[in-house]
This record gives sequence, structure tokens and C-alpha cells, in this order.
Amino acid sequence: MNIYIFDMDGTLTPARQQMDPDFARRFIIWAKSHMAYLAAGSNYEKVTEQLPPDIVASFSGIYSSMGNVFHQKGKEIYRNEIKLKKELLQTLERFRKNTAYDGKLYGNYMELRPGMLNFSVLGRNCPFSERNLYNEWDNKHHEREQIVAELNQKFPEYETSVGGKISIDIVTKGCGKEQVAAKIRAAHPNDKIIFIGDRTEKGGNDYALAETLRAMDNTEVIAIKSPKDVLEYLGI
Ligand code: M1P
Repeated sequence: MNIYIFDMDGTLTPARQQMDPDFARRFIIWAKSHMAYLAAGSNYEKVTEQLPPDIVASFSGIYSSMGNVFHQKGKEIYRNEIKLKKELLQTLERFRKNTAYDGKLYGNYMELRPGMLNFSVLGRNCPFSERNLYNEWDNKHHEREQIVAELNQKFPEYETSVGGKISIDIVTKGCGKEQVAAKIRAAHPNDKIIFIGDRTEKGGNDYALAETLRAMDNTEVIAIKSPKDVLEYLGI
């Protein structure tokens, strides 16, 4: 049997948006005859906000907050915590203060989740239109890539990666999405594991899980760019 792992934002749904009803209709039919897990960067509350209840219930398990929280049948099974160094927080404040982005900045620029910190120079309280503006600007100026490179060099005890459209994710080294690989392999020692994500490239928040799986036997990583690619890959 194949065991599927799906990323959420950018893979099953557009980043930070609800699952498209047509996608949900097709996916739920597929899910009835396949075994799948979710490995999201977002927290569990956002998973249940973005996915319809029948889709949430169709997963054999849901890893959220970069694998630091695990739910099965709606019940929390475990959660990890993170210790944040003062110097790291000061460095993030400096990035926010010195950004070259000249649009308006919003609140909630450091969002603490179980086992991780999500940082966005723009601020997570921004309206959706501003997300796109910042993302277009960032695609040209590569601010997030530069922040990720600097943090990974300066703070090797953490693992920093580009999140969805506006943010970066910070976890304790070894406590990112890659922890999901060993857990699912332990639960399914003889099955093929297939991971589908939109950020499997170096620096992306699916990369560590993709690399860990690639180093294991009987696995496959499918890099997609949007939910449309997922439908195409699954043939639904
Ligand atoms: O799952 C991908 C990312 O989705 C959101 O990213 P952004 O707000 O940048 O679009 C965040 O929840 C992020 O943590 C997560 O990795």
C-alpha cells in the first residue's frame, strides 16, 4: 500500500485560504480508498479552518506546526515546545525595523506556535491584498531568502525556512517537518511513503522532510506548484 503525506498551504489549499469546494469534492472521493497524513506548517486551528471537517477526518493523522503537534481522530496526541534565545528575537526585531519593503507593516509579526516561531516582516494581521503585494516584492528582492540564510548561519541550533507567501518558519534543529518521516516510517515499516509538497526546494519549509524521505528506502517526493498540480498527480 502507498502512504501519502500532504503539505497543506500551497498544496491542498492556496496559502492561508480555504480548500476549493471542487478540490474538496474530488479529494474526499480519493481519500476513501487511500491512506494519507497531513504535514502542515500552520497550527491545528488553521488546519481545521482551511479544510472541511470530512477532509480533516479522512486523514490517518494530522501533523501541524511543522510536525510539532500531532492529532488523531480529533485528539491531540503530542506537542513539542521551543526555547527562543533573546539574541534570536533581537535579530528578528532588527529585520522588521530595517526592512527595505516600503509598504505598510502590520501586527502579529512573531507568531509563537507549539515547537516553532513564525516570523513575518509584513505582519500576519495584514489584509489578503497586502500578502500578495509583499509576496511580489519579495520575489524580486528575496528578503525572506536572505533572512533565512543569515539566521541559519548565525543560529545553527535552529532551522529556519521560507514559509508560504509572507513568512518564515523557525524550529529547533531536528524539530521541523522532517520528524514526521521517522514517525510515519515506524507506523508503516513496509509501505511506500509518498510526500507531496510545494516547498520541497532548498530553503523551503518542505525541504527537510523531502530530504529525509529521499534518504530512506521506498519513498517518493512529488514537488508541485499548486493544488491544481495535486489533482493532476492523483488523476482525480
Ligand atoms: O504551510 C506553509 C506556510 O503557510 C503560512 O505561510 P504564509 O503566511 O507565509 O503564507 C504559515 O502558516 C507558515 O507557517 C507555513 O509554513
